[in-house]
Amino acid sequence: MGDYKNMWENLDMDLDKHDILCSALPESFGEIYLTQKNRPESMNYFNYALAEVHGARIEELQKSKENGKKVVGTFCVFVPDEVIFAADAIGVGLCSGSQFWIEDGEKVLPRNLCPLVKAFVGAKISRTCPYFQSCNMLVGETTCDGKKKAYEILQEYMPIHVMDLPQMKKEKDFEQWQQEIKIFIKRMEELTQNKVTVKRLKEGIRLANRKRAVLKRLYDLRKNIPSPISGLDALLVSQVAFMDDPDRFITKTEQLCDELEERVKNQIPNTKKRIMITGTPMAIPNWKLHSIVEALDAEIVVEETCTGTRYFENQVSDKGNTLDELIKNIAQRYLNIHCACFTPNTGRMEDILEYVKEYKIDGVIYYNLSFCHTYAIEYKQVEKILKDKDIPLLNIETDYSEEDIGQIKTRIEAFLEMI
Ligand code: BJ8
Repeated sequence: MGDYKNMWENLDMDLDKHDILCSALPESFGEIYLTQKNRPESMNYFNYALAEVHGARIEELQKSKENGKKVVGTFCVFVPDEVIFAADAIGVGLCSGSQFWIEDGEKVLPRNLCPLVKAFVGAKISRTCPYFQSCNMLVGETTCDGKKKAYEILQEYMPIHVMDLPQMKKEKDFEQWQQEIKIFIKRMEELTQNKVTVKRLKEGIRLANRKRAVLKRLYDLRKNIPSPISGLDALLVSQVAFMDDPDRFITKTEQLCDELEERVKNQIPNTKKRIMITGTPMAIPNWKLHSIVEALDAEIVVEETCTGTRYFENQVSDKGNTLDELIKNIAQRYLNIHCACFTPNTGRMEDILEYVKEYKIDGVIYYNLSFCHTYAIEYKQVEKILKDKDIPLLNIETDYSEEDIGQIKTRIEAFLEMI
C-alpha cells in the first residue's frame, strides 16, 4: 500500500490505532490467500483491491467527493443500490468482519451482541475505518434488534437515514416498502441535490442488474465439478463487490469468469466434498470458516448468505414509464430476499433445497454469528428440511476471535469424514 497518511489525517482518523489494524491484515491475507495453489490469474485484481482497500479506493472516494459526489454507507443488502446510483452517489458496504473493532464496539454496546454489529460500531467510534470517515450519510434498516439499536448510537456521530423494513411479506408490506423506497429517494435527492428521474432510475436498475448478473455468472461456474475457483477466492470477490466502483468490478469479474470458463474445459473431476454455507454474512476480513474448511481439502461451492446468493439473486425489471412503476419493481425484487429477520421465512428453505441440487452439495454448514437470534432459531427449520432429504448438516456458531479455531477444525474434520 502507498503512503496515504495525509489523506487519513484529513479524514480525522486515529493514525496510531489505524497503523496497528493495517499491520495485521497483510499477514493474515498472505497466510490464507496467497498460499492457495493454482489460483486464477485474474484474482490479482482482487488481491490488489484488498491490499488497497484503505488506500487507493479511499483516494478515489475523496476525488469523487471533491467533484461534488456524495458517499453513503450501508449495512444490509435490503438497501437498494439502484436509488444510490440514480442519485449519482457512491454506496459502500460498512459491515465489518474484523475482531480488531470488537473492543471499541464493546465500550458502548453489550458484550453479548452479534460481532458484526459490535465491529461496525467499533470501527466508527475508534475512527479507524476510512470508509466510515468518508461517508456523508449512513443508511440503516430495521432488520435485527442489534442493528436497529446500534443506529441510535451511530446517529450521534453522523447523519443516518433508517429504512423501515417490514418483517412480513404480505401485500401491505410490499406497499409499505414502496413507500420507504420513495422516502429514501427523497432523502438521497436532498443529500445529492440530484433529481431521481425515470431515466436515471432505469440506468441505476441496469447497472445494479449487471453487477448481480456477473456475480451470478461466477456462482454458476462454481457448479462445475470441481469448481474452477476456491470458495475463499469467490468470497473475496463478493466482499470486494461491496466496496469497489461498480463498473470496474463488473469488468474485472467478467474477466475472471472468462478465465474460469477456459479452466472448466480442461478440468478433471475430483472427489472433494462440496460444501454449502448457509447463514449470516461474512464481511472483510472474515475468512475464518472458509479457510478452515478448504484447508481440510473440501471445497465451498456456494454461500446462501448476504455475502453470497442473497446479494445477487433475482433482477429488477426496468419495464415501466413512471417512477412509481420502477419503484414497484425494485420493491418486488428486494422484498423477495429471504433474511431470517422475516416471519415466516419459508423462501429461504426453498432456496437452500434448490442450491443443494444445483451445486451438487455433499454437506451443508450452518454458519451463525454468535448472538444472532433470528438465524440461530431458524436453524431448526433448516435441519428439518435437510434431514428429510438426507443431507448432512453441521451447525457452527462463532464470532471473529481465533480462540475456537482448533475446536471448529476438529468438528469440521469429523463432519467431512462422516459425509
Ligand atoms: S438481509 S442477514 S445483511 S440483516 S448477523 S447483524 S441479522 S444479528 S447481517 Fe444481515 Fe441484512 Fe439480514 Fe443480510 Fe443482525 Fe444477525 Fe448480526 Fe446480521
